Amino acid sequence: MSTPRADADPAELLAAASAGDRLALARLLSAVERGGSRGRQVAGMAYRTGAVAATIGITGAPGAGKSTLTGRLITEARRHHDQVAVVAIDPSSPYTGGAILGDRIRMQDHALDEGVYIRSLATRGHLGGLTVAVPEALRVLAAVGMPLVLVETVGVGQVEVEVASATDTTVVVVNPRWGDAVQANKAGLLEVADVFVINKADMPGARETRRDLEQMLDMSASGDWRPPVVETVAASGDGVGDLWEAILGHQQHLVTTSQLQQRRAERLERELRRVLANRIAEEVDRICAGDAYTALAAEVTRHRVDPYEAADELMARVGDDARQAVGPTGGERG
Ligand SMILES: Nc1nc2c(ncn2[C@@H]2O[C@H](COP(=O)(O)OP(=O)(O)OP(=O)(O)O)[C@@H](O)[C@H]2O)c(=O)[nH]1
Ligand SMILES: [Mg+2]
Repeated sequence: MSTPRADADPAELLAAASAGDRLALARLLSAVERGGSRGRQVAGMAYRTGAVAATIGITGAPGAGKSTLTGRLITEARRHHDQVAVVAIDPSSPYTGGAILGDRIRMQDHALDEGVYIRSLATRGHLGGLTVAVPEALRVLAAVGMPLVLVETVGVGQVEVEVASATDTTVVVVNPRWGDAVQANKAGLLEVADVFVINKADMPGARETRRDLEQMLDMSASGDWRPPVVETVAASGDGVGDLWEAILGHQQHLVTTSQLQQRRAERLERELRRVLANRIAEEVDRICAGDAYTALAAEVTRHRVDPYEAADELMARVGDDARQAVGPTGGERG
């Protein structure tokens, strides 16, 4: 059977992808990556299946060894699951574009394993920031039957912290470099970490880095889970078994304390807020492109109207387009 076309009924693509057609899966993921109405259609379909995959985020500074570690974790994961997917967030800015092929190359060990699916996901430019269609992509992967998804992201900005919080378990990778643990803390990664990894433990300074991390963990308000600190040498595979155990330990903890459902519910609620915030930002842009805005802005610069009054007046226009589209009676069928 041939792969349904990229613009085929999403249900057809989903059926093909669920039967193992990787091209169909790639087409579904490209749709959610691009967004727009097609992306929404695909994401909505995946959402309605209700399928959820176990998810592990791997984040940390550039070059910390995330991809090498992810490659090792794939091997561990494949001992337990017949399939595993990896999503690598492309850290390139939407302005320059371009895919980071290095990540895929480092995971080449698994290129011949049909149970492994690796895909990079581009950030897309958005009003007031970047967004990544990670939650949607994770749901598509779950919908086609992936039991486990690893998400690699570079942990340096707000988007990345957001990505990290889109997974059940977040692994933060640091190196035995002076101040590396402190940098991770500054980037907001301490709060999102469920497991810490000191990778490149073959380099000097691992003991000091562990001490820094433990001290910061001592000071941070602790819940009922204290992130374990694991040392690895991803290059050789040393310690990767311990890391896998630490990850499983955290996932088990989430289940036994009923936090897994709670976390997932909170995540959806945050997502709803984000979607709403984006919609409102788009609305602000629409209003600011209009004549009423231009006229009022001129009045403001002449000190005839103050910015608050002007904003009040413009606020009255929120949703104007939508109201006009459905007509004065407010019902689509009028
Ligand atoms: N000495 C040593 N080098 C390592 C280790 N793990 C990874 N490396 C090397 O560190 C470099 C970066 O590794 P990657 O796995 O690409 O790191 P990354 O965090 O994915 O990098 P970006 O995706 O570019 O942010 C490579 O040259 C690896 O070979 C380790 O345990 N010890
Ligand atoms: Mg990488």
